Amino acid sequence: MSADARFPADDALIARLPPDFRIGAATSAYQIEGAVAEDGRTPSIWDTFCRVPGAIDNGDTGDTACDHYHRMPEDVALMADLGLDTYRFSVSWPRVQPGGRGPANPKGLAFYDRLVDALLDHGITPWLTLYHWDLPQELQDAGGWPARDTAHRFADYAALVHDRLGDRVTHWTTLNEPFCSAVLGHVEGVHAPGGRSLADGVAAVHHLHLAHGLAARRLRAEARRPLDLAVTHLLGTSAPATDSPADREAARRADAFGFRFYLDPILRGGYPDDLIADLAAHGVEIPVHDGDLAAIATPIDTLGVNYYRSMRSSGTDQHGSTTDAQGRPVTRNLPHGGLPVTGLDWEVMPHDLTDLLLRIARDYPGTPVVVTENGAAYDDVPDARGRVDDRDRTAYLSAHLAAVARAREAGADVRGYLAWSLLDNFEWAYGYAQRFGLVRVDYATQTRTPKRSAHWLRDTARRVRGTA
Ligand code: IFM
Repeated sequence: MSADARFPADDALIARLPPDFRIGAATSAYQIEGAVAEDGRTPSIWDTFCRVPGAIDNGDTGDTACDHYHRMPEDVALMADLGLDTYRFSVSWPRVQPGGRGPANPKGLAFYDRLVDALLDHGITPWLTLYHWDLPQELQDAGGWPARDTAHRFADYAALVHDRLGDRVTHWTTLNEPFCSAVLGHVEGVHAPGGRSLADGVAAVHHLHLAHGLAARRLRAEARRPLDLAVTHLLGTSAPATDSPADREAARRADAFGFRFYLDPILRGGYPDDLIADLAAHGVEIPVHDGDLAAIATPIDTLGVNYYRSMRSSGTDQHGSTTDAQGRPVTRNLPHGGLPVTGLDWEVMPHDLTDLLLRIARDYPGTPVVVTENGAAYDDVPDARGRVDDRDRTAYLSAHLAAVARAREAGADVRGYLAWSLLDNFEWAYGYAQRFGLVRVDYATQTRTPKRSAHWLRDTARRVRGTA
């Protein structure tokens, strides 16, 4: 029976997932930890960006967030109650290596040491992401991701964390969603550090790729036991808005800039020719040095895919023109229309996740995939005891997990699904108003209350594992 008739999830499909299919949840450091000035942590670009008037809805900041830094043991116990087999979290670079250079901060590392031990004690696999957007501000002041040196700083930081946790952590993800760091942060100006330059954004993408590659090499060389090495990308599909040549060409450009820019260098060893030509039309070149592409293509074990929605591409502006004021082709993202939407107005398109996973299997064969994030913000309405009957989120998760199962049955090598997010948390420029959690957080009291969706995930995981 499906959880919601609007998104007919196929429970039979989910039930056929193999017992070792990974089911868990994800978070990131700045979104949940708080304690931004404790135990030697220095500011990140997000601490700075949150102080820019108007940058974040309601003037919210990550100063306290879910206070996870102080409540970690109870949060891990909650994960165990919810039957998660995997917990994906990120390490805060400015907590572990204040300023982004030099020796490790023992107190910062000790927090993640305790977290990893607590997870293992509860039988939960720690899945560690090294970078989820919180660049130390001092590195930003030295040029940030548009500067090549930041990639080398990242490899040193990765080695510091691995040196301390590599004896217990097997699953290492270098970066979360380089697209957001580079494009939302340097081209669109809506994420930290708030830049608006295509050239900076393109340089940032390349240096993030390089950071991934250098860190991957370093971890492989230093590992004392086998690692599962991954990088996570935010991906969707880009269908043309109509069958017109302008729209089809816009969809090709969107696919080059939003999809192949991220997967080709890592999985095929180079940037797509059409992307290079598109960027050249904007007077922008990818700053590749000798040897970069080989480092970037260091083999990975798992590709992390974060999926939320997809857009259509139009090659005309609101007035029907196919070129902008500088004579360059227009590429405009449009909603599909006529689909249910989440609290952020993101269209709900589970079938597209199936298509996306099958495309990866076809175009980049041989790389196992884990869906490292998928979830939805909805306007949760708690009852008097803070409980949330979030049928819409439950239906969303169920439909997307079924979409993953469908892709598996059609041949995609997908090995896990991690819901975003364990807790309601700081949703970047949207602050705390948008709630993605399986677990409600009352920010005034820091009370955690699992929602219906959390119980659904627990029951589903039990069914898949055959322990129901
Ligand atoms: O909250 C974010 C997360 O940090 C990265 N992926 C998308 C989520 C929802 O916007």
